[in-house]
Amino acid sequence: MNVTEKILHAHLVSGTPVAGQEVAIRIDQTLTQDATGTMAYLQFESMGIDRAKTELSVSYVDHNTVQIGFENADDHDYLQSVAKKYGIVYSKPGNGICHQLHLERFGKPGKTLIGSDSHTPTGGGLGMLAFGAGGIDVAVAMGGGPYCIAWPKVVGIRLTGSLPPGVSAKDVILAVLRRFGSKGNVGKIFEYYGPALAGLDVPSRATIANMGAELGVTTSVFPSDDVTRAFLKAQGREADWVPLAADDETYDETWELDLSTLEPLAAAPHNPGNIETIAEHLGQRVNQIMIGSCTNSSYRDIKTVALLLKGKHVHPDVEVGIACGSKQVVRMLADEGLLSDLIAAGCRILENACGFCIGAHMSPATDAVCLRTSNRNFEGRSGTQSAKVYLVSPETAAASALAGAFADPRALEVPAVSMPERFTLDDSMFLYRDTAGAGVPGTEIKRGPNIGEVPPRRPLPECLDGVATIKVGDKITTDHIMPAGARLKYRSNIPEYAKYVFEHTDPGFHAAALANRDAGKANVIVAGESYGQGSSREHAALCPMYLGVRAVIAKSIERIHRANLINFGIVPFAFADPEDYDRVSQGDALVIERLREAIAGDGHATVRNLSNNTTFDVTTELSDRQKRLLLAGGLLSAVAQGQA
Ligand code: MIC
Ligand code: SF4
Repeated sequence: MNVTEKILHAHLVSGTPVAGQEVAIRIDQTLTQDATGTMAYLQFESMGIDRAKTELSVSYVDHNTVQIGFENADDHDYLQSVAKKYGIVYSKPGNGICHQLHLERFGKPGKTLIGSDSHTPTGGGLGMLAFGAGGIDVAVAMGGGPYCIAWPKVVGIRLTGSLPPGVSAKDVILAVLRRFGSKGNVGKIFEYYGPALAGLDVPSRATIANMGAELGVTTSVFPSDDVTRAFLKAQGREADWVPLAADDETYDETWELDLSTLEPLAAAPHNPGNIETIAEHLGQRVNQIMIGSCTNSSYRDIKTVALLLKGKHVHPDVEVGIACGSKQVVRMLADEGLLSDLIAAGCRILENACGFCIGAHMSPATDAVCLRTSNRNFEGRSGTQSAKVYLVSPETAAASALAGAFADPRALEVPAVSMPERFTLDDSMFLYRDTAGAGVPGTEIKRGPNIGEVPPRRPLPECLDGVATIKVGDKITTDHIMPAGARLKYRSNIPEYAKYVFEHTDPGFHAAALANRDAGKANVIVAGESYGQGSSREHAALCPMYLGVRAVIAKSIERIHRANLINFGIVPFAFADPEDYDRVSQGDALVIERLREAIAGDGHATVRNLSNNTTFDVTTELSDRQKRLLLAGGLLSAVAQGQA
């Protein structure tokens, strides 16, 4: 077996291991972050379970830490009290970014992890099978329930050669994205192997696994070897190490990449799959450079930047911000004097949190050209609609910071940063480790005014009497559906947050959807390829559900978002013939007679477009479990009815 199969078989609860078939797997660990966590825990509370039943569950606060107004702080108080009550470890704001922290302090080879964040696969760098999921799936796993995925096709990525100086893990994953693109990889797990792994430290592996999310794969995984062991040992966790390797190199598909041939790359605006070389841009002026995010904020990454900038100064016309991934990284850089070098070089030192990556602050100027070491450059995600964001390695970011323009780090002497013998260990910002798993039952849950309720859901109607309330194109991300940035603080308040659904795509959507809902009509979203790319935020299904959306009809829908739609009782239909997309216009009246019958049956239905008097067919492939969820009106209703 390969590594993926070994971990899956060891955790298989039910289902047949045949590619594409839904299986249920046991989950050892869960993580949440605050922006998806409040809703996850509200749903967990509503399930009436007394404590987290996993081996370990951690609630991180890293997204909403800017605290303008009371909303973020209300969320933190709520999350802290829930963690205490239910036996969940709580990571305080300021401790760091969930994926970096989980890698440092909790991840274990061979274990399964789900997290209410699409970059949870970062744990694959340690040999875990780690999945991004909706908050409600995490709630179910905390209650001891399994997690359902389609049994994957495993793609083996054989890495050979070694990285030239100045070229790093970010360039590796950008090369993988160049080969495989950011759509069309649904249902696959990418497993890395080959001789080059001996030269790739755990943070580098984690960078590659992290940005597997941008490929749209189910997850990515590395073996657990001596490199893994050394990392865990340096984290004081050698006891957590187990060896894990593929018995043979049998994969559904393979691809070989010789690292020696790589050059510095960038993902150009506005998609992580849009790969260009730095050479194509050399000398082009840059206005802003942001270094950090869960992709590239490790000790290795920030130290490399600090050594490149040491004794020099960033270009006067460029703004440079640095956000370390964790308290451990900040402390080590401080103790080694490197923080001082970064400050002296003219960098703005930012909080060790998601911050700029999600547009929570540091939005660039109008039309700015930005280089960022993060993983997503969707239009407007930086907070500035007209900004052009390029995703690059820390080395390219540092070289360009000095030049004030795109620069090739290979022209500089790039230091090789090796892993320390011992990382600085300081777990003081993790609370409730002593009560993890048991909890403190009498704890009062703090619910400030920002903490809303889980909206009610209704069973699927017999017949869909609807309107194509919006028609969108290809690669619509969950950032388009449910913007973050300035709106992120409403995550715990669905009626408020729902006002911003499709805010930048169609500002009239909210009013139109509410009017339809109140007139007894179902809202239908019509979309092109890869609908729902990107973030795992279940709000991109939950808020549309609140506004009365009952179906999405798309050319294709991405994995996590499709699961979220089903969890909230929205039918994810695909056009049987993609050309029928052209036969629907925004505002058309659409009817599906016998909708329930179609869902209970083979998922085929005929849509009558009353506005142009045509019909077209739609389909949806559903497991029996998914049928039950949709018919009940979503996962929570199904749980309440004993149907989950
Ligand atoms: C993201 O990077 O888009 C986020 C913000 O971390 C999301 C989660 C969210 O929307 O809260 C993700 O990746 O799932
Ligand atoms: Fe945070 Fe950005 Fe990572 Fe999402 S991608 S978890 S916003 S750092």
